[in-house]
Amino acid sequence: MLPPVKKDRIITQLPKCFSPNAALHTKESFHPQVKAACQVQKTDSFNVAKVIVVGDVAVGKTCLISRFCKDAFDKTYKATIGVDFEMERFEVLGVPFSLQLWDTAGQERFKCIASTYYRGAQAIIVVFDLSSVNSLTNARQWLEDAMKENDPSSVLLFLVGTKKDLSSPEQLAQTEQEAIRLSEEIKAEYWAVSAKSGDGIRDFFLRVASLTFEANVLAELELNESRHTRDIISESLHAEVSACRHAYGCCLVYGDKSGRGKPRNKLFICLFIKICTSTPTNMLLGNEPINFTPIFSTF
Ligand SMILES: Nc1nc2c(ncn2[C@@H]2O[C@H](COP(=O)(O)OP(=O)(O)OP(=O)(O)O)[C@@H](O)[C@H]2O)c(=O)[nH]1
Ligand SMILES: [Mg+2]
Repeated sequence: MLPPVKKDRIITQLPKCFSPNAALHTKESFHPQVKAACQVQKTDSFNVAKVIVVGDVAVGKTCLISRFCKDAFDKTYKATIGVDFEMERFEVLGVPFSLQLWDTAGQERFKCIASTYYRGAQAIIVVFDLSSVNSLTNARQWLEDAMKENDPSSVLLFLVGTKKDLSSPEQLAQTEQEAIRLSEEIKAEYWAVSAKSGDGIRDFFLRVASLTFEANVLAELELNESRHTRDIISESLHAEVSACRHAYGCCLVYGDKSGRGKPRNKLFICLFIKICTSTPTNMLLGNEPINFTPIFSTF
């Protein structure tokens, strides 16, 4: 049995963004559909999100994660070799939720190993050092590499400047201006933190957990909705097709291009409606690849 989730990992309200000029969204609370789903369905079906952390060597990726997960800070640099992994548990709107945090190596020689872990991320955290403009310039390349392995429409992006404690207010203001500009361009949410002092670290991770949870629930609801619609279409039209078969003594069967010709109910019914109503097949089947040849058959 797992111990209960730590008190400071229990999220009941949507945490605020860092800067409204560079936020994924600035809504005050969770999406109403998400709140409703969590109230009725205490399920664990949307319970884990993969998060990858990328960025230049020694920008502070490992320290960022250690400060949040272990409340520790090590001032001596130890390069990450390949990839490290932490799992952090939360409770969002009463539902258990975990972030898998993949801490990748910034050193060039490990890039090849690290990039094999990029795939299937729900969130990408691109880290740069607020006291190194170069690391901000390179952030774009890190993001491009990570995005090659992921679906841009379903991944949340965060741009995080670390080592806030090292910058003077003037230097910080200047770097932040550039970082916010880049965030707007790449559609990322911008944060500035310090692993040394702990400034902004907890707020940042609670925000990551909340936004990935919200996105997970919405995606799940959308999937359920489309499954449900397809089932209704399939069931109601099955009856219509049978009636037609009885009335006209003919029907359509489905055969694929390889000629294997197995009748398949869903395609079969959709093709039938397409012919009767001129509805495009992809409206009936969603994005399922269609590769079939209609064959008239008489009974
Ligand atoms: N002052 C200060 N130093 C920091 C901060 N975060 C990290 N450091 C220091 O920066 C150095 C690099 O930190 P790491 O977290 O190991 O860097 P990394 O990005 O994981 O590096 P790789 O694993 O090689 O890619 C260490 O010496 C840390 O102590 C911070 O917020 N403030
Ligand atoms: Mg590291």
